[in-house]
Amino acid sequence: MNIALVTGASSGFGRAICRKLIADGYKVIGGGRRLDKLQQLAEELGNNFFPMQLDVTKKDAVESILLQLPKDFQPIDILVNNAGLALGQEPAYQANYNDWQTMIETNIIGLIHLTHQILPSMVERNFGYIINLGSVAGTYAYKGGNVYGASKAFVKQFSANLRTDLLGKKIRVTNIEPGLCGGTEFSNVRFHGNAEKAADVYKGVEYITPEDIANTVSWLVNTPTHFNVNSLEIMPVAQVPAGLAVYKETN
Ligand code: NDP
Ligand code: 8X3
Repeated sequence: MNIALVTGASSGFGRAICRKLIADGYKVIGGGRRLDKLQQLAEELGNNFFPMQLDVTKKDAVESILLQLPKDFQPIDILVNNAGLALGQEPAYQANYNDWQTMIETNIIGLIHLTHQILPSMVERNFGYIINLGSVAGTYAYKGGNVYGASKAFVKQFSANLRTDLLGKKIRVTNIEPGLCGGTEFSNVRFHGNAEKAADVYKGVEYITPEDIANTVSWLVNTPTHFNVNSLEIMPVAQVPAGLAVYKETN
């Protein structure tokens, strides 16, 4: 395998994954909406990195951008569906509807745009690897996780269903399901730029880093091609799933 496409490459996990895959010897296409950030990364990473301005929510644009990729960045062997976001953490009855819609359009619809466009060429060549960025939020409910968690539950089940459809083909699919990870823009985006609230999430916690996730992707793509990790749940030692709650009425 030598060509990877990583969505959400302008920040966080995506940027760290691009750096690691380039260091491992892959050619990497990095996609995201902020071209300036991708161009900065291109300056750092050199000619084996191709910055691609891409909004995963725009189906027609995704199709035409992928068709216009330079010949030496085709065909795509590894697709890392990483672009995604959480918006808000209010209870469902106070949530902003546009936030819900954006999460669904990005985390679900954006992810299927890329997959639908790239998977047929992998099947034609009987070769490829799709790595999706799910979340522990797709398995464990937590307060205010509502649509974000549900979107990641889609990613989890879609990954499992892809594996099923690909039985008999040499194409691998993994859903990486991280817990609390710092050093990214995730919480700044979630809290609409409230830096103090975002910083609070990580205060006093030894969190997972983007480099931890990048090393995980690097390990996955370098495992033998007969070997498939279906899903990988990763938490910092400082986090556990302990969510059962009971409300007691007091008299
Ligand atoms: P960041 O906010 O740092 O990065 C998100 C990336 O997604 C950015 O590069 C952003 O680029 C891109 N993106 C957002 N919307 C779009 C869009 N419409 N089209 C193209 N790219 C888009 O967050 P993380 O690195 O932390 O998150 C990466 C993934 O990992 C997400 O899917 C997230 O849900 C998941 N995750 C994160 C965890 C965490 O605790 N940090 C834990 C579990 C999962 P741009 O704005 O330039 O378009
Ligand atoms: C990000 C992890 O716990 O904020 O997916 O949902 S969490």
